[in-house]
Amino acid sequence: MFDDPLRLDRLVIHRMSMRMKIPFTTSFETLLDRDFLLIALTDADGITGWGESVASLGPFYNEETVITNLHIIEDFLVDLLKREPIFHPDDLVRRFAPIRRHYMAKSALEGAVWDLWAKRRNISLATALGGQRSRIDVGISIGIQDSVDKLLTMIDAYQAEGYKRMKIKIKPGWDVDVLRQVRKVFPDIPLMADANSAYTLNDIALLRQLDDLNLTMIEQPLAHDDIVDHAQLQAVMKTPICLDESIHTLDDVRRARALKAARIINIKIGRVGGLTHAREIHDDCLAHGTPVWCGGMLESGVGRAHNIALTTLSGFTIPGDTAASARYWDEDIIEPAVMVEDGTITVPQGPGIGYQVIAERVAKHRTAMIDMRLRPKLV
Ligand code: OSB
Ligand code: MG
Repeated sequence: MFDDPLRLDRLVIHRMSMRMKIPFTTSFETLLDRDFLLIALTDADGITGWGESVASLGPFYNEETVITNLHIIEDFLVDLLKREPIFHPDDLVRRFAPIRRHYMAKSALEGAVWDLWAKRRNISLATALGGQRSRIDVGISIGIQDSVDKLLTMIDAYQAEGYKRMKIKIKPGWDVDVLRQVRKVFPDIPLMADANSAYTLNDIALLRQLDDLNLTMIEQPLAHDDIVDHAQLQAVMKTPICLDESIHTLDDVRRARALKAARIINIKIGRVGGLTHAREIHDDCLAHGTPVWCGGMLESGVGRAHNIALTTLSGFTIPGDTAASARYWDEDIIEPAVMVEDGTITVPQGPGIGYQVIAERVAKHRTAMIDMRLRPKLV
């Protein structure tokens, strides 16, 4: 039975819109409603694997959107999924390769295949990926606020909840001065900044002032598609640079390493086209001694569960952005909700993602749905 291919029967794409508890502001946008796609892939025995597309409504973090993801999945990826039998989720890498980029669309479908595949073997997704940890350390990402006082109050509260690292979003006008005040009040906390590409090499003098603040890293200060300028900046900064937006492939990581553009890599499953690629980048960074951590994209419980499973791999030595469900949602779509205790999440042991997706809650936040029968030639 283990060598049998998946017998895919049905694919449902749920278009979702979920109101967050508080707006999340980055240097590129403010989000209150999180619009995303959920993928439910069901086999001939009625077992369902879940995936989430982390693309947003607008093409501001990267070029993908909810609608481009729908288009690529419906009009291209589903055909490739059905074309030949799938023995292992890794099979999708070569199959999806002819489609250029569209990493988040590929990842959504691939994530559902991984969950289904693990569930069929009755093993956790973490185990299926080769992860060893039973608990993972986590940090939290804090959006740009109206006032420094508000930011300090939030850090205080998240610290009390045990988060092991605070990430502060910055942009021109909300950067060095704000971080100095944070550092003054919290002299010892692990602290980092994420600029989401809001600066250029003209800002070198300003960025170098961050070197006095003992930050664990600065994430993606320069252009989303750059590694050359980042190398120039890293050469004159003590603070490690971490790349987020610039990394889509293992080749991107290799080139960044060759140029010394970053000392740390943020791995986001959606940005690199799925779990297989994420694991591959992890393995490469582990072999080269490059620390990695798992980034977040304001996921629902489904995407969050995938992040947790990935983070069990041994190279994830830095706390990631995978915070508790309650940091984002009044009610997550999974049970149990993702809980953070003493800055750690206990990795679920159940099959696949290890959380139950609650159908009524999916329906409650769904704005549209596409239901497809998959009729593979080989069943
Ligand atoms: O740059 O890491 C980022 C959210 C949306 C888009 C980009 C980013 C983020 C976050 C939030 O930092 C991380 C999270 O809490 O999920
Ligand atoms: Mg980032």
